[in-house]
Amino acid sequence: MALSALAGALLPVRGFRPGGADGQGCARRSMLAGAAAIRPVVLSTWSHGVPANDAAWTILASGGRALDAVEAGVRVPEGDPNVTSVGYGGRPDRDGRVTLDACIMDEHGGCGSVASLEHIMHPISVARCVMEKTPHVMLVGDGALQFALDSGFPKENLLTADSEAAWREWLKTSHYEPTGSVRDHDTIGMIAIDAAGNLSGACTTSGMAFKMHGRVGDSPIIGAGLYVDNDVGAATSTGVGEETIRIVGSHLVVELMRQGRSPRDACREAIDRIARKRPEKAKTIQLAFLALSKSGEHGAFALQRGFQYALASRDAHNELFASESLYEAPNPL
Ligand code: SD4
Repeated sequence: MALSALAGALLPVRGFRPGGADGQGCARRSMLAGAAAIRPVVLSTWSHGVPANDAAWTILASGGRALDAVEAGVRVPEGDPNVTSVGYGGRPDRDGRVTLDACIMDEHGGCGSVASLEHIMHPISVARCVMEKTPHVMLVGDGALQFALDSGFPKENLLTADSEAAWREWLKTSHYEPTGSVRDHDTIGMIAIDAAGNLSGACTTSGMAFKMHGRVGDSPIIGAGLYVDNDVGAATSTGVGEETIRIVGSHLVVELMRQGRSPRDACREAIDRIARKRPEKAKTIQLAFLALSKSGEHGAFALQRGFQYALASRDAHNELFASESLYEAPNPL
């Protein structure tokens, strides 16, 4: 069952009498109880979101902070060599270098980000250090690496034999046409609300396979690949990042929720905007948004069929959901 429906089902609480003597005040209390009952919630992109949610859930279920949960959650695909678009095992750029992008946001509006970071398996934890230990928001390239090494992160080779073989194969044609399809998606965006009602989010990727050296996508850009406003909700994005950056997509989704849209409708409006601005391009690429409101309601929308996200809550037990999409192409991207 979709959590939005679940939230509605949980609204009546024991002892609540609609229209009772305490009238509106009583109704307000029942809604708060409903929201509290569905917390905590964690959502993440694609099927590798399931094991990532498991790690996050361990923290959330024991009353932990959403920020700790999202960091622990996305570290799972970062360290998994079989996930070929995040962290260790991520596909390299066209020069054979694995360059990673990541960002994190907490419930206080704090944010940290790294872009084009090499040799560090867990860029999300470096992003958190940027947030908590520097006066800056974003570090890139050599500066980000130097900061990571100075902070005690080990220098590692992230190019697996499998990724190197894929790169050598790609070199034979050197044809680059990113679609955000099953071959080059896998970015993980994770958003969560903890038992105390606080929101946080994390997003981490090796970006588009065989990109130009120095290319940065939406994932480490605050407001594009991720945005969290603890008064309103959180959103994250996956797919061809250039298109998300153009509309500052995750920030747009959160602002639309602030204006009263449901998470699903806010995600749909962001997708519609991309399709309206560049209709021909939009038909050929995958892009999706995933959102969570302060009340624990969630929603998603994608350009193409095929986007899935994982949801864990006390009632939803870490299930995969298929997103709605604008286009229903027979071969999902
Ligand atoms: C990027 N948005 O670097 C990322 C890639 C991605 O699914 O999400 N792929 O543009």
